[in-house]
Amino acid sequence: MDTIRTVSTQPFKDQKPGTSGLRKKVRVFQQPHYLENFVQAIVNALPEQQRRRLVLGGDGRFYNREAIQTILEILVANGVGEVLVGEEGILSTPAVSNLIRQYQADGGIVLSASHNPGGPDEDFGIKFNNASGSPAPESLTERMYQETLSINQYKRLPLPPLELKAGREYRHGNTLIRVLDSVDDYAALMTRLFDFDRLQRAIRQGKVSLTFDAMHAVTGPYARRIFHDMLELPAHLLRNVQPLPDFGAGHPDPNRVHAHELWDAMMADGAPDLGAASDGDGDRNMIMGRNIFVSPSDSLALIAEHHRCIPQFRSGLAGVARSMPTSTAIDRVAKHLKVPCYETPTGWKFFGNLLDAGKVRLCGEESFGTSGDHVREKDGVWAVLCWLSILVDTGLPVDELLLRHWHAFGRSHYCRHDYEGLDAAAADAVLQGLLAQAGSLRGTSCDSASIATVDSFTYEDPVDGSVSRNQGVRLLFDNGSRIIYRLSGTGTGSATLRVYLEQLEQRRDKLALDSIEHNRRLGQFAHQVSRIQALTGAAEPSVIT
Ligand code: VG1
Ligand code: CO
Repeated sequence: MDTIRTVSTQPFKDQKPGTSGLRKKVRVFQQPHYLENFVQAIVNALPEQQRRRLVLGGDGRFYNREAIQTILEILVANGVGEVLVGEEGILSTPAVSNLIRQYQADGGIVLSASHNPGGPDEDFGIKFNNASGSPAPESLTERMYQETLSINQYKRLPLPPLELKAGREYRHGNTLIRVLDSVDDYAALMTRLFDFDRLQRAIRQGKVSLTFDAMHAVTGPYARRIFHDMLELPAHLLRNVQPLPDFGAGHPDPNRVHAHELWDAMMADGAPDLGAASDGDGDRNMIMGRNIFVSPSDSLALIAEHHRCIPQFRSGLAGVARSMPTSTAIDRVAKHLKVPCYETPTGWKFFGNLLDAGKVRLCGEESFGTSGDHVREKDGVWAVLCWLSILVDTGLPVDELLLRHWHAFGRSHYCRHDYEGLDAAAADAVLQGLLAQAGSLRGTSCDSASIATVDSFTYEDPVDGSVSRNQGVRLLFDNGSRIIYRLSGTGTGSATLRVYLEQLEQRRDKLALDSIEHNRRLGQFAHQVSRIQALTGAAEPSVIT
């Protein structure tokens, strides 16, 4: 039996977590000591009494399995009391969040680069979730980062390759390692939140149909169990449910660009009532109806509007929240429901305190993320079950639900322009330039609306008072339109500038227009006033969603 080794190491200067943990190219993580340093930094940042029980799992991408073994060896060497690990090292992000809560763990380690592609030349990531199942708040990620800057040793106990079959238990050092089925507890949670009998009956009777695309990522086994085994959806309606380390060479990003197979199926004759896709780690969702795409911001607003169709929310919503760039559609529903709507910076970690304090029960982001207070992560499969419940309960098709919503609340025509592959300093200069010319921008018009406010978004957490600055530059128009600029915090190479466009439309004949088309002029305006081309060389956005 090997003994615990103390390995000398040196800090890497680039281990600062971004929007959602540390994301780098696989080859960066494969450098000697790179992963080890970061895991030891996580442990160091945790007080002794919070090393009792941890959950560990990842989305199955390339390097997942090796990383799990390394992390187990480090956690064992550090005397963590118990590690709950998913079968074969697989757990979706919402499933990790659930397990932390269900087993009262002190936290969990999630291996994923979410919607980024996988493979030896692609992306990998690691993040820590706290005892409530929420992505670590900035105070904790900062502590971890500081640890990475001063680390000079880590502990490791070399172990034989561990077979990670559900039910297996291992005892090494002072640690118990328990392997859990990846899906069981999550599926059981879903049965407590939704009326499965009713959904199953509706599917069996042909009252509602669904096609789901797992994009060769982690939701495959979850979709098979929940939609096929439990709800009896025919297997041929489940697409790409075989998880692959490189996601079948695709981007596991559920949007109209990367989930085009689902998109085409839903735009074809005889499409099912509902089409949905999820991302690499199972926290994002894309929702479509027959011949119609539901923007994530609208999806969030409609779930709020119809929350009484969802058993989890029958007792009311208490409050809702959206990230700042997410459209204001949900604000109008919240006003109608007479519940508060909070506006947070981008990244799920900012919802954690609001959910823990019971101030909100439903949250969402424009980037295809939605979830409730059952976990502390966004949850793709859950969002699909919300929509199924709404369709079954109202008996209305998706397009009709959307039209009725827009008639009642107006429509936020919304889209996002991403400028990828930029030089980081140049991208930052775009934001600084906007703030520097704030004075002259005020009063500038695009069509009939003029800019009323130019600012940099600052968030003060209403629960713990912590302040997060520089969360995006906002151009707010006098008619409610908005242009938001911010830099992505999930990339692994060059910088990505995101430009979010929103225009509120109340005129009935303009409600059903295509949002990308409708926002074209605002997009050109956003491009010009920010001098993107002059500062970065980018002539146009690389992706529009
Ligand atoms: C993006 C999205 C953000 C989301 C984050 C993590 O961040 O914009 O809304 O929370 O990804 O999503 P950024 O910094 O690149 O804009 V995922 O599904 O990791 O877990
Ligand atoms: Co994700």
